[in-house]
Amino acid sequence: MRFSLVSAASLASVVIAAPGTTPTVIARPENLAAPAPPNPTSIDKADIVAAQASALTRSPTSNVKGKVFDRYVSIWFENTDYDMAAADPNFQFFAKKGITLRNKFAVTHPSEPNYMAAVGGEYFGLDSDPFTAIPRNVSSVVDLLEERGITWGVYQEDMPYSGFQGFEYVNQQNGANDYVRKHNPEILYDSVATNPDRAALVKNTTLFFEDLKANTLPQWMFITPNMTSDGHDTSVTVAGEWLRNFLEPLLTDKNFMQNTLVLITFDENETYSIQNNIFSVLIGDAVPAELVGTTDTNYYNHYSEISTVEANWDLHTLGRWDVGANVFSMVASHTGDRLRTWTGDFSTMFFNYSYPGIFNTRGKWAPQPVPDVHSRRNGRTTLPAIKEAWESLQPRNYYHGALEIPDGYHVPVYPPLGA
Ligand SMILES: *[C@@H]1O[C@H](CO)[C@@H](O)[C@H](O)[C@H]1NC(C)=O
Ligand SMILES: *[C@@H]1O[C@H](CO)[C@@H](O)[C@H](O)[C@H]1NC(C)=O
Ligand SMILES: *[C@@H]1O[C@H](CO)[C@@H](O)[C@H](O)[C@H]1NC(C)=O
Ligand SMILES: *[C@@H]1O[C@H](CO)[C@@H](O)[C@H](O)[C@H]1NC(C)=O
Ligand SMILES: CC(=O)N[C@H]1CO[C@H](CO)[C@@H](O)[C@@H]1O
Repeated sequence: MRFSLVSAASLASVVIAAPGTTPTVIARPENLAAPAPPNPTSIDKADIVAAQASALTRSPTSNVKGKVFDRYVSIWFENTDYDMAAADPNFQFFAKKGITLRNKFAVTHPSEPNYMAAVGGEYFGLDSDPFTAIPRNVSSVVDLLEERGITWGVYQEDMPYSGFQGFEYVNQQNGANDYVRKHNPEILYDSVATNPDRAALVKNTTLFFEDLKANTLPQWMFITPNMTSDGHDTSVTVAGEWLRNFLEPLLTDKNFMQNTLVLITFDENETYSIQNNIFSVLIGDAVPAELVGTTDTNYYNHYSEISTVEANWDLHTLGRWDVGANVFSMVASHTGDRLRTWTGDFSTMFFNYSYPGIFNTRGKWAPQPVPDVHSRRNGRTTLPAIKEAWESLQPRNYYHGALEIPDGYHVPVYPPLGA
């Protein structure tokens, strides 16, 4: 397969440095420094029990009609190369009932920046899995959903209580890894973590089953199995078995399937030296019968997960990489979003390491990127609150390819779409 670039200069790009030069290192401002990771072993069991008793949990519901689906659920697995996942019998079971996305790519390595990107449209140079807190003034997809009255929830298997902000939580019986903050996309955003009403929507899978039973599941969900179940500490076989147990009963559950689109995906490919192609499947009662069992070969990445939701509910955008990302074609064919293809050589695009940014740990610091407050995509514009917060920092044609991509950095979207 060959994809490629229209031309390097027309690609959306990151303002870092001219090709071949060393990126400018700007002193890291005090207020953007990542907080030191708390020592996980210092999490006292008594504190957890006390916090469990008082943790705020909310399960608001809504029914905002979408153009193609009324509920969107993504379920994330870990570190598996495309072929390994595609060969697993349980993943195959779901692929036969849905649409296989053959050319969906992660945006970098390792895990945390991929989760961060999938909800915020940017990974801010993050190139490892530390304790990260994104400044409050940075928005994520939940800001877009809330503006339209669409409810959301994040479900994390074995998170000890709703809104838990610790670095990780181990199994109390055997000490094995259970919950990790790096796989919890919304808690990374202080705009969620520091807002108690929002943190109360970040819950564990015990509460998923309670919400399911009570028919109080939200319209947008992100589900992360624990470190055993998602394959991280185990194998794709364990991940596939977990998924089969979890999802198969839901396929016929009326409290779950309400014109629902489910994305089964992986965060990243395991092998760093090959393209970061990840196995993904779209499934659910929102998938039209004629597309069941088919393969979609369009180019997608984690930013497509935001742009597809934006297209479906006609949301505003974040003005980041979400704007240019391809909308899943089963949705784009109804919303009129144009799908683009690479026209040059795609084979050298590995997306296997991070460009500079505020969270880069390898000395490649770069200023916090300013969203494109004037972005337009098929009539969708940047969220007014984002515009208000960031407009004074324009003009910075950050996401629109005004500058060339520095050598070797793989910018994670297509050439710009235009209006
Ligand atoms: C899940 O979260 C709830 C609410 O905070 C808490 O009471 C419960 O103990 C948690 N369940 C597990 C298995 O940790
Ligand atoms: C992870 O989840 C599975 C079931 O979903 C459970 O059996 C296991 O005890 C959990 N924790 C660990 C550390 O495996
Ligand atoms: C990315 O992949 C290319 C091609 O295999 C390889 O040369 C490079 O070392 C990889 N980078 C990292 C950071 O693994
Ligand atoms: C966003 O918040 C950070 C951290 O508080 C601050 O340094 C930065 O100036 C803010 N940016 C804008 C545009 O308000
Ligand atoms: C593009 C692509 O598929 N990348 C790699 C991901 O991992 C598998 C290994 O299972 C490779 O075959 C792919 O080339």
